[in-house]
Parts: sequence; C-alpha cells; structure tokens
Amino acid sequence: MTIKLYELAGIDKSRPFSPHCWKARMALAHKQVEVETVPVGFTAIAEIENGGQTSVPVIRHGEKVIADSFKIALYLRDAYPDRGDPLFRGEGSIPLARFVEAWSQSQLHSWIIQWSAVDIHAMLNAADQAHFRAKREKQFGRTMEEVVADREGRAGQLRQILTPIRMMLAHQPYLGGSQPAFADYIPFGALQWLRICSGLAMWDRDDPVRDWFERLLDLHGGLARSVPEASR
Ligand SMILES: N[C@@H](CCC(=O)N[C@@H](CS)C(=O)NCC(=O)O)C(=O)O
Repeated sequence: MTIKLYELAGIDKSRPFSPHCWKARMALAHKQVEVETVPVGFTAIAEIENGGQTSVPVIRHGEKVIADSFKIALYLRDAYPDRGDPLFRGEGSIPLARFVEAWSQSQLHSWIIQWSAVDIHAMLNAADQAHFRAKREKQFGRTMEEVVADREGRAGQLRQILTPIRMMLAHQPYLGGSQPAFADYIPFGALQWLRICSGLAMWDRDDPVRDWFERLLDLHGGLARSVPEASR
C-alpha cells in the first residue's frame, strides 16, 4: 500500500527542502515503500488530514496518520519488519539515534538556520514568507537579514560542528555501522536542507564527512541527489 507523505515545499514544488521531511523520505526509501508525496507550504500544515497538525513530515498509511520524523521511522520499523534494510539495528540503536537527533538539532540546525534563513525565505510564497519571518525573527530576536549578514565569517564553523561524524568515520562508514541507518538520515537531512536552500560552497571538498554525505546522496537510486544543489 502506498504511503502518503506530506512534506514542506516552497513555490518550486520540485525542491522539497525540510530537514525533517528528508529524514522521512530517506527512511521510506530505505524500507522500499511506495510513496506519494504531497507538497505543503508552512501555512497549509494546519489543513493536513482535516486539521490538527502543527508540523511536517506527516504520513498517512491506510487508517493511520503519523507526524514527526522519528515516530515515522519507528512506525516503518514496526510496519515493515521484513522489508528493506533495518532503520535501527537492535533496541540500543534507538536511544543512540535520539542522541544523534539532539546533537543535530542543537548544533547543526542552529548553524544552518543562521546561514540559510534568507535563502529559505526567498523560496516561499508571500503567506509562508510572513509566517517564516515572524517565527524565526521572534526566535533570533533580530531580523533574518541581520542574522545572515556576517555568515561568511562563520563558514569554518560547519567543519568544526561536523567533527563527531569525521572522528566516527575513522572506524566505520556510517552512523549505522557498516550500513546506513536512520541515525545517518538525521544529520543527512540537515545537510540536504543546507544543500537545497543555500548550496555547499562553504563546505571544504576535502572533508571526509563530505564523502559520507555524497554516499548518502547516491543511495536509493540517487533520490536525494535528484534535487539539484542551490547555486547561490
Ligand atoms: N520533531 C519534528 C520537527 C518537525 C518540524 O519542525 N518541521 C518543520 C519543517 S522543517 C515544520 O513543520 N514547521 C512548522 C512551522 O514552522 O510552522 C520532526 O522530527 O518531524
């Protein structure tokens, strides 16, 4: 049965950019599930599946509606125990993936939003722009333009933030071990957000973390690579 995935999109529906939606997209592909994607803007999230949703990704599978990328991954693990590769290898990998989520959200996302806020804004329609600006400027305590104004001076911080993944790569090719797992899709989703909204010109080509990222772009028939990098 096809799973419907509601994912965030701007004016160009062929460039879904949300980090959390990319986690869900990769998890669905990992489990070899047929997907129908439904692009939604920020201001349309409240109308998904007759209302009540506050964020995407959201999936519908038969009678079930599930929101939140991590919950979706856990649902897919239970719904498709024998299909595709495991998203989690052993019970202990779930709390560790939660740690990866906390690290990615607190370190990587906060750097990316301060790099990409104006680029994301430029991708949205007028209603979504107003929503995004209000929410982010409340969070920043200043305008988006002020936040990104000195971003070039922060370019090198990205390499620093990615140090834990670089150190791990000395021992294993993926956060999941010898094979990718949901834990990989968590920081991958964040970097795909950066790639689609702002491009990766600030990220050293010789960083081994980039090799890991490129390998994930190639997975599942090049699903994530099929959305071109921004050329800003
Ligand atoms: N913990 C959630 C976070 C989802 C989330 O924050 N999604 C953003 C898009 S990237 C959203 O829908 N934001 C709604 C808004 O800003 O109004 C998950 O992992 O799915």
